Amino acid sequence: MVKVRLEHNILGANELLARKNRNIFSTQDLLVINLMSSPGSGKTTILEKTIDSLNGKLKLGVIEGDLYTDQDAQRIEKKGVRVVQINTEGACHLDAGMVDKAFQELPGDNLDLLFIENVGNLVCPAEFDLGEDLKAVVISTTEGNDKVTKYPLIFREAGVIVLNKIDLLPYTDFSLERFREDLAQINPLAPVFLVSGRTGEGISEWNEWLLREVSAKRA
Ligand SMILES: Nc1nc2c(ncn2[C@@H]2O[C@H](COP(=O)(O)OP(=O)(O)OP(=O)(O)O)[C@@H](O)[C@H]2O)c(=O)[nH]1
Ligand SMILES: [Mg+2]
Repeated sequence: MVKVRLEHNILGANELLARKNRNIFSTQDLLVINLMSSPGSGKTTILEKTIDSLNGKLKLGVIEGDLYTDQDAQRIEKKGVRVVQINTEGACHLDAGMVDKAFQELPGDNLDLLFIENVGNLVCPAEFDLGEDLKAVVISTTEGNDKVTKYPLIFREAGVIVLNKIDLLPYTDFSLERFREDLAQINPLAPVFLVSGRTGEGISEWNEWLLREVSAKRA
C-alpha cells in the first residue's frame, strides 16, 4: 500500500515539473525530443551523425542522461554542440526535475532543437514525461525481433521510431516484415526510419523529418 502511494506521489510531482518544462519549451518555440532505447542501440551515434548534418542549419542542444559517466557528453561536445550531462547515480531513467535543472545549465538560449538522451533502458524511461514534444525510440537490428511486443509501452508512446544498424541486417535474423507487422499492431501511426549510424544510410531522411518537425513547432 505504502509503495503504491509513493509511486503515485512521485509520478504526480513529475507531472507538475513536466508541465513546467513543456511551458518553457513552448515559450521558446523549442522542439524537444526524448531519445530512448536499450543500452547500445546507437542513440549517441545517431546524435553525432545528426549533428554533423544539422549543426549549420539549426541551433542544437543536447542533455545527456547516464548512470555515472560523462562519456556520451564528451562525444557530443567534440561536435561543437551545447551539452549538459545528468548523472542519475544508478536511477534507470531521467525525470522532469532532472531535465528542469539541466536545462537551466544549458549555455545560451534560442535553441531550435533539444535532444535528451535518456538512460539506456526500454522500461522505466517510458513511464516518465519529461515535458518533451516527442519520444523517439531507437531499436537496432541486433536486438532481435521480439522487442516491440515484449516492451509495448515504450513503442506505443513513441512519436517516431528509428531502426538502427541496418548495415548489420544481413548478419542477423531480424525480419523487417515482422518488425512492421508488430508496429502495425502497437503503434501504426509513428513514422519509422531505417538508418545506419555506421554508414550514414537513412540519416538524411531522418534529418529532413526533424527539420519539418522544427518548422511545425515554430508554426
Ligand atoms: N554496425 C553498426 N554499429 C553501430 C551503429 N550505430 C552504433 N553502432 C555501434 O554500437 C555501439 C553503441 O553505440 P552508442 O551510440 O554508444 O549507443 P547508445 O545507445 O548511445 O548506448 P548507451 O548510451 O550506452 O545506451 C558503438 O560501438 C557504436 O559504434 C550502426 O548503425 N551500425
Ligand atoms: Mg549513448
